[in-house]
Amino acid sequence: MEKSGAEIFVECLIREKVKVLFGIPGGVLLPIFDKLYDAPIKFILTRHEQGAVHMADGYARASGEVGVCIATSGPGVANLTTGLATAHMDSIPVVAFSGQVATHLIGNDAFQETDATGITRPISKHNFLVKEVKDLARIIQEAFYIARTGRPGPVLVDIPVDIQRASCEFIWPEKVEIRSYKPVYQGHPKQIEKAAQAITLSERPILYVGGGVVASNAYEELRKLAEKADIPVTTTLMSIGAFPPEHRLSVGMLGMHGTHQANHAMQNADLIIALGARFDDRCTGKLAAFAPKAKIIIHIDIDPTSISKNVPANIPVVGNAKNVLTELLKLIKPKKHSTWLKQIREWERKNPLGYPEDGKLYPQYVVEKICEVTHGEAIVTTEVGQNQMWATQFYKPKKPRHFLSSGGLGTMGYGFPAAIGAKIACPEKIVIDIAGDGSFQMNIQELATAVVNKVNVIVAILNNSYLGMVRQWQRLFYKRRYSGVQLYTQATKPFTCPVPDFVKVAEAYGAVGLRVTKKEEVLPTLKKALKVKDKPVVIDFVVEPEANVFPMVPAGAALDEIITSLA
Ligand SMILES: Cc1ncc(C[n+]2csc(CCOP(=O)(O)OP(=O)(O)O)c2C)c(N)n1
Ligand SMILES: [Mg+2]
Repeated sequence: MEKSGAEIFVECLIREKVKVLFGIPGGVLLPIFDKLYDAPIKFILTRHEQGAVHMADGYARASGEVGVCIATSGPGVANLTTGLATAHMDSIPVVAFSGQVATHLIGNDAFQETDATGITRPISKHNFLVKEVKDLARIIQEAFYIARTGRPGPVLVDIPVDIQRASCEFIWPEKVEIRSYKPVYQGHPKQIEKAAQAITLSERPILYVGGGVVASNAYEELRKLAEKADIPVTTTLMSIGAFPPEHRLSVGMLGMHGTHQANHAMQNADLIIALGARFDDRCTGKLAAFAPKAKIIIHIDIDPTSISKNVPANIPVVGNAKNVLTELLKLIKPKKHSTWLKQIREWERKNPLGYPEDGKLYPQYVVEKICEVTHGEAIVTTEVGQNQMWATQFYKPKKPRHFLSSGGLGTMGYGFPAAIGAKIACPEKIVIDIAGDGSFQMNIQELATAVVNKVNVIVAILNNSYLGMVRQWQRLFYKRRYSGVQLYTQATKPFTCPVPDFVKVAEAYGAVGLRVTKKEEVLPTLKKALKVKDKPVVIDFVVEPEANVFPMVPAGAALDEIITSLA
């Protein structure tokens, strides 16, 4: 039976089990939007395309399914780029559709024409320009397949308006067959054997765990391996919650704002087992001084191009974390590393995470209380900057897929739309965006989307009236010359003229706005916010303006060159 391109689009989304589509229409999407009018797919109209793509990303991270968004040609798809790059850096499965000018106009500088595939090539896992309607169904199927398999990532499909109008017979291929794309899921048995031997011989091993463990749902296998071989576990920003933060073997996050124990453990380990992690510079610090005592590095990753990219691996294993761990578990013997673990606890005891207890309202306290009232069971998203790092240090999610944060790209404005996407994916969960006053303003317009769609998320703004993380670097490394970081109007005093008044902004959008200026108001206000139904809540926590994130490994320093305070 013949179908139009627009009908094929809808049919493919149904077959891919897409329940929600985030986006904004435009001239070149009119045929598709006409078919969406009575399609069994919920369309969420966002207020900016960046909001749409982060919502799709948050939906994907929270649910483990592919998130889907759509934007018009030209400015629409250009507005998707930050979100695509965010998903790309963090390996998140997103399929983005863009409308394109008619095929005969491509290259003519037509109205709202932009080279969508050209712009998105370096920031997507793959992309397609559909040139003939007969290719559309196959391309959409391939886009979903590529997004969710192997090392996941965003895929863009650019669909010219005349393709949406043209028709052909609808053919849904039985299965996807891409000659040049065959992800390897099973690790090589010989390599796994070598890895098992290295683990058996090691005295000071550490599991360095990244987002690959989340992508492959390898939590159980990870816990079993850590417990059986008595190996401490450090998680990256991408895997917080993939190993229980309160577990006796958990050493917390490593890297620039990681815990003392995690960073010292990396620097003193004789064996590093990197699992779905990519030795990002925020994790390794100065490469030349990274893990000097490691005799062996095992690197397990589904993406062979990730292995030995930054740090050479002695035992590379290409495969997905879950399968490789399953095989590895069979070969590992039970072992105890009491001395090593005692040493790690000693590092922690000497330098635990903390903040001043002087009665003032510290951002860390707010995060601690968020964790307390939600029992670590809420899905937390973060913005970027100090808020994000305090969230990593003081929010302890009990489960994976409960800490969603822009790791690789560090995208301010990510957290709020991601929270909306997560809440739509998991309506039964409490969802809280731990935000900065700067970042929240980058996608604050999505308050309208949340209000209109009755999305009950909480935005907890750690309002320090600064672009706090940049201010912190200026405080530490530029003699406190605060340049371009003030988010208030009077240059000498924060909070004398808060811009904007977040409570009023929330109310203007039809959301609930609350303000907290004292420590004792934190818990009651959080409890009040948790009682609100069917609406977003914005809490303006007016915190200590010059609080800093410690510990800190300065950029370019070795992991054990740790600053612990201002002095
Ligand atoms: C889109 C974007 N622009 C600029 C930056 C650089 N940057 C990193 S942290 C930061 C400050 C963030 O301020 P805020 O959201 O208030 O968070 P805080 O650090 O104060 O908690 C800036 C500007 C960024 N990460 N993303
Ligand atoms: Mg701030």
